[in-house]
Amino acid sequence: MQTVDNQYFHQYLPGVEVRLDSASLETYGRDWTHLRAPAPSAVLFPRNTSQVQEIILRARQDGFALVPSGGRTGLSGGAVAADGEWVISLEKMRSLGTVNPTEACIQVEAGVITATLQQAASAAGLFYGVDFASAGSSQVGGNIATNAGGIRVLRYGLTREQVLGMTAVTGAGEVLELNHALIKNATGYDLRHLLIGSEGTLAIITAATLKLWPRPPLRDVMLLAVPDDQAIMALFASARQAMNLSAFEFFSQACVEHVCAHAGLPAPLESPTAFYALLEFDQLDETGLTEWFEQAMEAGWISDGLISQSDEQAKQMWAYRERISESIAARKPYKNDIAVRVSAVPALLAELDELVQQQYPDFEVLWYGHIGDGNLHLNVLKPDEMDLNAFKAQCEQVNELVFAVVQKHSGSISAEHGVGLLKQPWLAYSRSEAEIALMRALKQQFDPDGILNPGKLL
Ligand code: 2HG
Ligand code: ZN
Repeated sequence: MQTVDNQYFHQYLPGVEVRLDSASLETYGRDWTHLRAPAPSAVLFPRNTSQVQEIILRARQDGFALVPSGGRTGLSGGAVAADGEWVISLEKMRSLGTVNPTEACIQVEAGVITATLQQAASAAGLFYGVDFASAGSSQVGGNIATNAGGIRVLRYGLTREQVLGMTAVTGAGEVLELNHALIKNATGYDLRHLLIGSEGTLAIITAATLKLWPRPPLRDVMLLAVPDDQAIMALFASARQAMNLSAFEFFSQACVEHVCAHAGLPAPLESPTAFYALLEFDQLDETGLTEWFEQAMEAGWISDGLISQSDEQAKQMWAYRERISESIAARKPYKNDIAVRVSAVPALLAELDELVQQQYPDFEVLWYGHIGDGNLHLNVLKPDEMDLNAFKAQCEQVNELVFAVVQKHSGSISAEHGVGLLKQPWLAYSRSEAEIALMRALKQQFDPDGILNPGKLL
């Protein structure tokens, strides 16, 4: 392997912007996990697919590992570069095509920020279905590479459901144009879907054509007090029948307290409650809504509630859910992003509750998630006085037990945050030996020298 300096890049990759200064290495070598100390050897900023291809071919030839990098908002360490890799930042590839109104789609380069895409769709009278708290900095390529989910999966599906076509460069340096934005295409293996969620281990995604939806009708948001977590799925089943839901979220009182302290918000309801459900739905007539609310009260599923009277109030109500993650970030929580089938959620909650009480008697545990998708984010907070490494070691032991419960329900150990470095040791709790062997074989085909995101996922 050669040493990398400006001279090297100038000679072999002329035209590609390169940064070698320590501030850039530090910034581009980490994501939101802060899992490992960043230590890439270079950060490269290609401007088009051909430059990505040139970089891959050069890295292959000289034996350098590559870490594809988007907005670095990931929570599993998929974009961490801590071993002398070259970070390939897609942030200079930000061209945004015009919205195609006939096909309801738009072509974007991988570095386009999610919020920019949402705005472009909205300016054309359409809607991009994927949204989450990091929309202001996450990038489309990263969203596709991790199959990002978020708050409206219930209605619009994951990022996977939005991708009509894709350009990517494999670890062997081949440029692939996948599916050409066709709606119908029954010509065998759909490699587009293989690359979605592959976390930069098979290819670097450089552009995509994304599906847009009709502009949603007027929506209301409702925040409900749920005294008992076992009522949550009965409430969901009933809400799903009574209204056209676009989100059904869940969080505990402790989450609300963190958000209020962090964001300076007032308590959302008159009195605290064990849990909250946040529902977003197409506006319903008042009689229908009142009847449903009264039924839910009578059934004992809820004890209080609030319905948005304006868009502004709806946004404020969302803040209690959307700002949980940022409100606890400084505490370096131990994160879990698990999922089971929706009908298994009550059993999962009961079993995890018992486990957490036994195993974490002294830790603060926060329950929240996209419960309408069967997805729970269990976050554990370190007591102030405890050493970080001792805390992590204890959480990892408990992880085995949490994941055994997930496995028993044939669930997922990473519902929407990806595997990256963080969940890699536990992949076998969600994927069979045969599946993992096939995944390795595919990796070998796409990336014969193992230069793409080594150590991640598999
Ligand atoms: C969310 O749903 C994000 O808020 C982050 O997926 C989850 O902080 C987490 O664990
Ligand atoms: Zn989430």
